[in-house]
Amino acid sequence: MKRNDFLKTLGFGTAGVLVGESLLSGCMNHDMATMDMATAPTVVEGAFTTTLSIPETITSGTALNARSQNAAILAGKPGQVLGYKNGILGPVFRVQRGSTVTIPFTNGLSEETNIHWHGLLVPAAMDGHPDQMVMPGQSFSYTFKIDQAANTAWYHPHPHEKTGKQVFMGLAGMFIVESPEEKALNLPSGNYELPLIIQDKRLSADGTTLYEPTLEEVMIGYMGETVTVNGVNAPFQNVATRMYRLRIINGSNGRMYNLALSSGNAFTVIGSDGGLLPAPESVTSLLLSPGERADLLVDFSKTAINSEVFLQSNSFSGVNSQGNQTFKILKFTVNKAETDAFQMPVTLNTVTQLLTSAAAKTRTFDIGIAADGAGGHGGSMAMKGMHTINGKIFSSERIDESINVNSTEIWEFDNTKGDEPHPMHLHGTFFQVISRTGGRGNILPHEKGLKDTVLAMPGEKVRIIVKFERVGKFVFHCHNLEHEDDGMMLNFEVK
Ligand SMILES: [Cu+2]
Repeated sequence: MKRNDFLKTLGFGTAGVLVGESLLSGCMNHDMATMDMATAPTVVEGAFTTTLSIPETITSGTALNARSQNAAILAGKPGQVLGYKNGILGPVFRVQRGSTVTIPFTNGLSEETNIHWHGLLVPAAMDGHPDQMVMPGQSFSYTFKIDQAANTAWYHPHPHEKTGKQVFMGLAGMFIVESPEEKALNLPSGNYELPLIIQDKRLSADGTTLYEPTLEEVMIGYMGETVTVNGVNAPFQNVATRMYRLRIINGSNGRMYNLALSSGNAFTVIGSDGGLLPAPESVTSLLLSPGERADLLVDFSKTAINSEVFLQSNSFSGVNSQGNQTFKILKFTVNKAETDAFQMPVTLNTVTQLLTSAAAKTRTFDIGIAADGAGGHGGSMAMKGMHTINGKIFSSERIDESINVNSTEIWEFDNTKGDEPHPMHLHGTFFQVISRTGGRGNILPHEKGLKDTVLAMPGEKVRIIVKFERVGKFVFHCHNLEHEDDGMMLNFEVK
C-alpha cells in the first residue's frame, strides 16, 4: 500500500501527513527516521572467517522436530533459535523422483505450527495449509509421492499470523528432488554442489535473534541487519578451480538479494523453483525475492589460486525500502587447483509451454491496495489488512477462487497501484510466467522455467499461466512473510 494510505489507514488524512507523522512517532515510541521508507535497512557485514556450515543430508523416514535450539549465528555468541533437528534450520532432504516420502513430524514448540512443502506437488491434505495445524506436543506424519521434475524445493511452517516469526527464528530447510534425466547432465555434485539458504537476522549484541516487527516493518517486511547463509553470518567456503553448483533459497522474510559475484563475472542460471530451465542462461546478476530459488553454476576455473570471490547482493532500484546497498554474503576462497571435465549442456530440460489459447479463464488480482476500512483506528496497533489481494484479507472459512480440475487459467498479479514488492506464491502447482508489463517490463532469465513464486515489483503487472491438476483447498499469498501474516493470502479450491 502507499505511504499516504498507510497514514490514512491509521486515521490520519493525507492533508495531515505531517501532523500524522509526529503523532505517530510519539505513539509508536520510535523516532521519525525509522518512518522514512527511503532509508534502507542497514546490512552489517561480518569477518567471513567462519566456515560455511553445510546441513546434514537426509532422506525419507527421518523425523523432524520443531523445537528451540542453541546456535551461534555470530561466531562465539550462541543464542536461542528454532530448528527441525540439530541447530538452526533443518537438514537437506535428497530424494528421487517417483519415490514415496514419509516424514514423521513433532511439534516441540509452545505454539501451533505445521510444515508446508514449498515447491513440492503434494496432496492438499499434506500441503501444510493454515487449517492443518499440529498443536504443541502433537505429531503428524507427512507422506507423499514425489511426482515432478527434479528441483530445489524447501519446507517451512505455515500457521496464519505466525509464519513470519517461526521462519525468522530458524524453521526452514531445503528439499532436493533428483531424477535420472538430471543426473545424465553430470552437473557438479558432491562437494561441488552447495545448498545455500540465505536469510537476514536481527540480533541483539549478545547474539539473541529478535522478532519484533514495528508497524512499518509489517508494511515493508521485517529485515535484519545480519545476513546469514545456512544460519551463520559471513561464512567462507574453500573452493577449487572448477565449476560449482549453488542451490540458493531466499529464505528471508522480506529482504531481496540481487545476487552477483564480486568479480563482476557472469554466472549461469540453470534452474529455478520448478526445476531446470530449458537452457542455461548467463547473467551477471539475479534478483531473488523471498521464497524463490536459484540453481546456479559458478565457474572458478579461471580464478587465480588464493584469490577471494564474494557472493554478494548488488544494489537495485524499483523499491524505496531496500536495495540501496551492495553487501557481501559469502566468501569463496580459491585454494586448490583442480581440472574439471564439465561441459555446459546446450539444453537442460523440456518445459512444455502452456498456450494462452488453452486458458479457460483470466483472473485478475489487485495486489497494490489496502483493505477497505482496514482496522486499527483510534491508536490501536492491532491493524490488519494493510496488504490485501483484491481488497480482501485471509479468512480460513472463505473459498476465494473456485477452479475446475485440469483447467488452464491465466492469473494476473497487478501491482501497478502499489509501492512495495510482492513475491506471489501459489501452493499445489507450478506455473509459467507469460508477461511482465511496467517496471522491469520483461520475463527474466530465471523465470523461463516452471515457477511457484513470482516477484511483482511496484508498478508491475505479471501474468502467469497455470494448469490446476491437483484437487483440494490451497492458498496463494505474498511470500513477504509480514505481508502474508498481515492477511495477504487467499484460498483457492480445485475440484
Ligand atoms: Cu507482499
